[in-house]
Amino acid sequence: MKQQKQETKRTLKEKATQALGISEADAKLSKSYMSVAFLALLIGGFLGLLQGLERAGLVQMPSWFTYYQVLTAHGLLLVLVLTAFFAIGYFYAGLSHTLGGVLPHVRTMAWIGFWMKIVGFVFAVIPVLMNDATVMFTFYPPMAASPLFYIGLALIVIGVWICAFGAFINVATWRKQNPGKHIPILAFFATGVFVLLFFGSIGVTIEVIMLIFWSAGVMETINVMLSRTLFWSFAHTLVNIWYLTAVSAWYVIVPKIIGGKRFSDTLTRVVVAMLVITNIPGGFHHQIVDPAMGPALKYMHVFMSLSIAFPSLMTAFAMFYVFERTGRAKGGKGLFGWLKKLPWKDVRFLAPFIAMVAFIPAGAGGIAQTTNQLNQVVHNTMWVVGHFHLTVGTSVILTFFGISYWLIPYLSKRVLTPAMNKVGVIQTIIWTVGMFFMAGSMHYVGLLGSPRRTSYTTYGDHAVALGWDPYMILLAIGGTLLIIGVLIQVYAVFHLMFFAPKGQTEFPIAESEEPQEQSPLWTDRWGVIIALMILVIAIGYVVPLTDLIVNAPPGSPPIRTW
Ligand code: HEM
Ligand SMILES: [Cu+2]
Repeated sequence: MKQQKQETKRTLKEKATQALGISEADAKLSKSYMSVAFLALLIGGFLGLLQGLERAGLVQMPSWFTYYQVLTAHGLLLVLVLTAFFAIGYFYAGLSHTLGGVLPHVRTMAWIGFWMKIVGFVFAVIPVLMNDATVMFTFYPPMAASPLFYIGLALIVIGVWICAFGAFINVATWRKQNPGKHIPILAFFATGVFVLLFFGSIGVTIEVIMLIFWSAGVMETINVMLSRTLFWSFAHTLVNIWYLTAVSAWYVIVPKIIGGKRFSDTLTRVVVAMLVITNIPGGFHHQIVDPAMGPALKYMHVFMSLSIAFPSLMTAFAMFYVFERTGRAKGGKGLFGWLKKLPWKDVRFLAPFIAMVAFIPAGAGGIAQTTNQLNQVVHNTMWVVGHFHLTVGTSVILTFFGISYWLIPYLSKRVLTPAMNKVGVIQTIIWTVGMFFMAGSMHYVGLLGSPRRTSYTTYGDHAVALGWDPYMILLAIGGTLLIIGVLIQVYAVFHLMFFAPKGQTEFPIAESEEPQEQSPLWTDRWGVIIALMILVIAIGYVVPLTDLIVNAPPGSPPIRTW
């Protein structure tokens, strides 16, 4: 009886949140996360432009702020800060909307996580500015930064964990109050993302703790290969966390925006589960040319990382199914007539659509890189930089931009005006063209042998190196367009947050084609999904990690290479 009463109370509250919009407190939390994310884009974008101009030989960085410091800061700001703050702000808004509000103590946890990440970032950035942590965002030993840098990283990770546990508590509480019901789909995605964030970062936390002691002189040497392996167990997962965050909007939000229904609820849940289970042990595809691990182990990881291609293809199928169904329902005729019926002038659709299209060459390039022989050709060249500006810098970020045009007004109880929508469309086009030039020339010049992470040099006017120059100029042109895109996007976000006209904006969640209730309940068994995930991680990592520890090569003392 009591439980029933609680349940009706709960559903009333849920209905209220959905009708009246997000509570002030939850909105403030997500707006703060979004603000940090887009400030990181602003600063990180300018640093990116500086690098691009430097690589093209158009700008020479001063000795007190070198190309390598800029590169470290650009990587940290865009890969760690922007993506983490955006994903957490977005998913907490999603939890708030679909679960009837964030629980008060969970909200407190998310704030503690927020400040820990900010303090951690400040700790990490101080030595970068002082040229005491010019180790790139990958911080591979034996290059050693000041201990403060690693302490900052550790705080960031703990801040993320607190947010992850907050999300788990919120979802678990909701389930207790709604027995026999499916976790709402966006909360389901959030659960997947936070599970990956937590489990995927355990390895790198161990690495970072070792690095703190090593850089402080408490430990004399470090096991370089072990560190690299632990790093990639995390960073490879992180890549897929961004991807899963973007995919959540593709499955759940985009169908609603185009006036359609989302694809099979069961398939969506299975895709999430598959991505979570198979994700973590793929790290060696970033270490294909590393010594100290045999081809058999590398092959296993390559196999596992390619297994992610499978749910990705399912996603591609599902998305185009939804587009075609919706276009035809709106009267689109013939083989491609339905394409014309899609809302091309709506930034909330256009941006994620281009993001999806960009994922086709981006994913194909990724599969190429995973192949041993092809990897030898592009390893550590500008090709790789082109690859991740297509994947993260386009597929993921353009989806995030698309989300911002409804999420920010939803949070600030304002509306997206037609004028601002047009600004968004222009921004999307500029970003697409800019990335086409920048990532395109990065790919090509990489094939010609231009190395990544290398300050401008002509290698004594060597003919091969001089041949790279025209592409570097194209790169700089692309980068210049992108910075215009950054400025417009940041303007749009803060305008929508503080100045746009007041009004109601919907949190667009599409209905499933067949009712969600019909999906089998086993798809929500997170205990089983996590157990399978741990099993797969064990298959991928127990043998190589044991080998790297038991047969450890001589360790390395800290080295300052800059
Ligand atoms: C204004 C937009 C941007 C410009 C002009 C830009 C430009 C560049 C350039 C020139 C490099 C250096 C390549 C090298 O010398 O090795 C670079 C590296 C990188 N960029 Fe960007 N980028 C932009 C946006 C982004 C975004 C949005 C992301 C991710 C969300 C991103 C992630 C990275 C990463 C991870 C690196 C590698 C850093 C390293 O090697 O340590 N960039 N970018
Ligand atoms: Cu990877």
